[in-house]
Amino acid sequence: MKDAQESLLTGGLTRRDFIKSSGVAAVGLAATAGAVALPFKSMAASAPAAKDEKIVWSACTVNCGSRCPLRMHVVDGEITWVETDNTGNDLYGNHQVRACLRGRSMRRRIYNPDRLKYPMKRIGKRGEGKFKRISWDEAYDEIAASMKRIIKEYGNEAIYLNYGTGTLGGTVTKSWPPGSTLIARLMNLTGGYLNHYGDYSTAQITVGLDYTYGGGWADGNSFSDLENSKLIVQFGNNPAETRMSGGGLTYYLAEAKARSNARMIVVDPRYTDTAGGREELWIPIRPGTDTAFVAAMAYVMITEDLVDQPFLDKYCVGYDENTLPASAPARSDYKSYILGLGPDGIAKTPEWATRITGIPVETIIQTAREIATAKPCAILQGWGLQRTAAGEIASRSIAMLALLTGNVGINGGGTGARESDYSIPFVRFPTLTNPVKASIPMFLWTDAIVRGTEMTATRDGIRGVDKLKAPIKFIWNYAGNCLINQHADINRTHDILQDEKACEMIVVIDNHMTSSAKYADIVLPDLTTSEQADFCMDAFAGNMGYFIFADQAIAPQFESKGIYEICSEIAERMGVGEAFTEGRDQEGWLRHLYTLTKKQDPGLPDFETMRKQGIYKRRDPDGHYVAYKAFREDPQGNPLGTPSGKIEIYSERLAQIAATWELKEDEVIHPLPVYVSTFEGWDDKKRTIYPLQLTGFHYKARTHSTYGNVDILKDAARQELWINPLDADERGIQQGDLIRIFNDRGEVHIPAKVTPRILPGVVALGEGGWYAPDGSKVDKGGCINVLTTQRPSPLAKGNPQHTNLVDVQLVKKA
Ligand SMILES: Nc1nc2c(c(=O)[nH]1)N[C@H]1C(S)=C(S)[C@@H](COP(=O)(O)OP(=O)(O)OC[C@H]3O[C@@H](n4cnc5c(=O)[nH]c(N)nc54)[C@H](O)[C@@H]3O)O[C@H]1N2
Ligand SMILES: Nc1nc2c(c(=O)[nH]1)N[C@H]1C(S)=C(S)[C@@H](COP(=O)(O)OP(=O)(O)OC[C@H]3O[C@@H](n4cnc5c(=O)[nH]c(N)nc54)[C@H](O)[C@@H]3O)O[C@H]1N2
Ligand code: SF4
Ligand SMILES: [Mo]
Repeated sequence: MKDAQESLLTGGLTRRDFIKSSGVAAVGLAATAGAVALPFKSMAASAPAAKDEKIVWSACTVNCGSRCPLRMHVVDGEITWVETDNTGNDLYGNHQVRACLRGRSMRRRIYNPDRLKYPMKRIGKRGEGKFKRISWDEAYDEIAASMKRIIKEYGNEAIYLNYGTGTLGGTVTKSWPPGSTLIARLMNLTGGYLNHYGDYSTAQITVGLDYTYGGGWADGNSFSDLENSKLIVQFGNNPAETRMSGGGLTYYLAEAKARSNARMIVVDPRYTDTAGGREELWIPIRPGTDTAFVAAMAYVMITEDLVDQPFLDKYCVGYDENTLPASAPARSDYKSYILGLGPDGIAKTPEWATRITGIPVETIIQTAREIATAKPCAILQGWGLQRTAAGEIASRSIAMLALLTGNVGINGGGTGARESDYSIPFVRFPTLTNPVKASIPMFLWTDAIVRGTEMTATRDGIRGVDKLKAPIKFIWNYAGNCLINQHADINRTHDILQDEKACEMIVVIDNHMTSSAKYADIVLPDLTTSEQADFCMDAFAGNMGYFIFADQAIAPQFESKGIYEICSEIAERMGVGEAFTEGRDQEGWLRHLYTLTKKQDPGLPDFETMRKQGIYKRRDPDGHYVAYKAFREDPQGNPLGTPSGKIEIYSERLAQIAATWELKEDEVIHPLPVYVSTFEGWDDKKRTIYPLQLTGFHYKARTHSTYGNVDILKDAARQELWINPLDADERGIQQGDLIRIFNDRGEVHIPAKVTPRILPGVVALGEGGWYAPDGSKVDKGGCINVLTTQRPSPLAKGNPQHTNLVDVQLVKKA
């Protein structure tokens, strides 16, 4: 282990060695093989600066999971082209953090015709996009006056900071989580705001796996540790598209897999780019049925005596009756559930699961045997299968495979959660404490507008208080498109936002006229990252943590102003100007925060050096990260954060919630990860009307909706509906034909991508397409949220945006 790790750190093996020694790597890296032959110095070489050209370090700070340095070539105050990291070399572990095509097209986002140019006030109806230009002073005055009035009439609980991740990689500009933004600092100085918990990314898994492993967020091993694995199993995980940076996690996966030569199984309704020829086996699965697949594999492992019984006895609660807590009824353990000895009396055989999942019996049996016998085996899940109607249970069920096979806490194994990575601790902007304690599930903000005061803890998951005192009356929407584009059921949200007496004030701060900005009462043009200085970080960076000094490359375009100035001006009008700025300007804060960071980490370069060198990288000094290693070594000495201190397969806390919460008839909260039917699932009666399961995915063309207005990216990776040839034939649809996708909630018109890369009966659409209604509520932009439901998942009250039923028809032949 140590040797392998050392080779990562010292580059004991060159990439070239790999290409020679591994057939898999040779295929995967063929495109770069020519470059590898060059000496490392010239790998890093880039075009020299032209005359009168300066090169400034900047960054791409969007929420794609990565964060990449960009080196801006500036001539006469204009960015003429964009390069990326040129530091380090081509050795795995000391590699360059290379931007993807999105970051490299940053110019087209900065100089985009959609750019907001000056503050504006709405004159049409919300959503119409009719605005008049106003001055900054008018904008500030109006916002401050509205805030004062609403706080006076309804209290601070009526002020809401909507989710927005457009620039979460920044420090001053950080847009997520809302509590870490400058807007939060402003609000906390003026009485506070309504909190939310959870996020669109991981609402269900955060809650679900906490009941299994405790301690809040459940960790996985680092991707680099896959070099110790024999088998890698990916459930709903597509790092090739969702951690795309050349310095990011998909690169670690490829390199580590090349070292271990581990087999890889990809379980996904789609044949993803992560599979893309690098997998040994693709198992297409019906969306929302992973729990049944896992249950049947558990049946095979139990009946063939392949489970790791000593591990289950020592570290887990509720695998069998021996470790069930005293409060649990007889036969309520997982083994009894699987064997059909529990209350439902159904054995979870491969024959039972094949009907549900669509996976052949033989594949279920073989996969179970392979997972149980490949030691160690890394079970990984992305966040796709948890963004579903029973995502909490699904996420817990994937962890079962890691538990049954005793792979937790060891090198090459894992927990069934997503991978972990390493980051360099950095002191963040102090945003102070929110005096308001009430918190809503982030997905239910539209409900908090229309029925806020009716929402309760046991029905709607309200935390901090039993009931809300006021509905939402004022929304801050900073660097987010979740007012419309990224939130579910757009037509419903539209109707709610239309009522100006419900939510009375909406302030949007963005770079572009997005669909959300069209719903603003006041819209403020923000600076882009290239127009100001900031530290950027929070990347999913594998074992190499880094941060970037993103300097100001060009002057602010048009009348745009930065978030620091905007909040300072409003703070001034709220009477807390001095408390907000503490006498510093933006650069003053950057220096201050960096001084504090350097105090706790004296080895860092000084501020001016950072400004020049742009990026600072550091490899994880502890090497591979192995989640729950200390617990595995000494479970008594290092108990987990669960009530029992052990891994809870049976959760008493969940049993308690199941007994006390108000649930709808078809909603299940269960102490075990049991398979459940859900609304709009494969067996919903509604399938007679809407026969196709529509699942979403995060798409390489964009980061959510950001970069969605860049023409060349739109051409390179088109917005199309994935549909299997069998389903297409039945409907007379061929490649490229214009189709309509529809259900009770809305209708979208886009071209079809007819492909065997998707399971029959399932269609898939990349999330984040720009909503473009045609006046009669038909969207021509391919925005999936016209079709998604606002109905939350039962436990997390999270967004099931991958669970939808639709039908598809031909509109026009290509
Ligand atoms: N159906 C469906 N919906 C989904 C998802 C899904 O899988 N399916 N995924 C969900 C997930 S996981 C997430 S995280 C959310 C993401 O939803 P959002 O956080 O809304 O992400 P974006 O769509 O990228 O919107 C970011 C906004 O920030 C703006 N922006 C970018 N840079 C800056 C800047 O420097 N300053 C300012 N002021 N604005 C800037 C962009 O123009 C854009 O309008 O979407 C969720 N929605
Ligand atoms: N290029 C790009 N990268 C991104 C983003 C982006 O918008 N663009 N967004 C970033 C953000 S904020 C987030 S949260 C992450 C999201 O990361 P994820 O949530 O992991 O990404 P998804 O593409 O939604 O889902 C992963 C896979 O799950 C599959 N899937 C869907 N339903 C099921 C199911 O029921 N079972 C199984 N087994 N598989 C299923 C999908 O087909 C998809 O291939 O990505 C990040 N990276
Ligand atoms: S979109 Fe993500 S991977 Fe691409 S350049 Fe930006 S931060 Fe890097
Ligand atoms: Mo996300």
